[in-house]
Amino acid sequence: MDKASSIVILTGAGISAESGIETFRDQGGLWARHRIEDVATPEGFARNPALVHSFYNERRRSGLAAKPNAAHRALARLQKEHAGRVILVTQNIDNLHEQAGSTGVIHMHGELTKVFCAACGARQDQLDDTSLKDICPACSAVGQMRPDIVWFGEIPYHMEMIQAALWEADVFISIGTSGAVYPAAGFVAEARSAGAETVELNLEPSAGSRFFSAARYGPATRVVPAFVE
Ligand code: BJW
Repeated sequence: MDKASSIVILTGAGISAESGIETFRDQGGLWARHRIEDVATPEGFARNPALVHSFYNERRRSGLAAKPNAAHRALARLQKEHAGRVILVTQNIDNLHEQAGSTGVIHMHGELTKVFCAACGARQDQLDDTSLKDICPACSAVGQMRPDIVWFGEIPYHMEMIQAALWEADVFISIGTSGAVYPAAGFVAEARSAGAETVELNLEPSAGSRFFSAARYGPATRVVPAFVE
């Protein structure tokens, strides 16, 4: 890739699959065992917060135990080689890109290691389990701390920054995402209409595969290093 190109990379659950983190929609994935409306909506949290805490506590524990793989490391190297020209947007709530050495990662769906208070909005880091008994350190409300995760019906984070980056991109690379969830699923069409070359790296064609000008199919630990190096 040309050193002067502006590159926007979107990653999804598939990049972390070989680090042992479950995807959502693959066979036997998270949504085969949990109802989205129970664990990934604000209404589900209002109905049964204990269930939502337990879902994210389990995921926080497995997320913190996971290690980055060759695909995360390849993207971190690409960022170093193209200093300031690679914007990494992830839908993932794990921190494997950061562990691999990436910087400025845009977590559009939030982060497992953060919580915020639904009463006053204060955010804090969270490495342990959360529970209904948690007290907000800022406003002292009890039972209002929630995972800092973007659930269905909520607006993903940093959208203005992402839209501006898509508009400027020379190359847009989508890695390990099914293209089932908006607005991320629409990024390829936006980048393409702004003139970017669009590349898909995935196990198999995603829902939006027709929008990509190039594709490599296979496991992320193989296709990502081969493509970016
Ligand atoms: C491998 C691999 C290997 C496997 N190597 N590859 C009707 C039409 C259009 C939109 C809507 C609609 N009805 C409702 C909406 C909106 C809704 C939506 O999109 N719903 C769809 C289901 C239709 N979206 C929202 O509500 C979003 N908010 C929103 O739209 O606000 C309005 C707004 C937006 C912008 C500006 C202003 C206003 C919020 C979406 C929140 C998503 N949250 C989740 C859960 C929280 C995070 C968490 O708990 O982890 O985020 S859902 C879940 O899906 C998670 C993921 O980030 C997201 C995407 O999943 P991903 O990463 O693509 O994973 P999978 O499992 O789907 O795919 C894995 C892929 O990897 C597959 O392709 C495999 O082949 C591949 N793979 N192993 C390489 N080794």
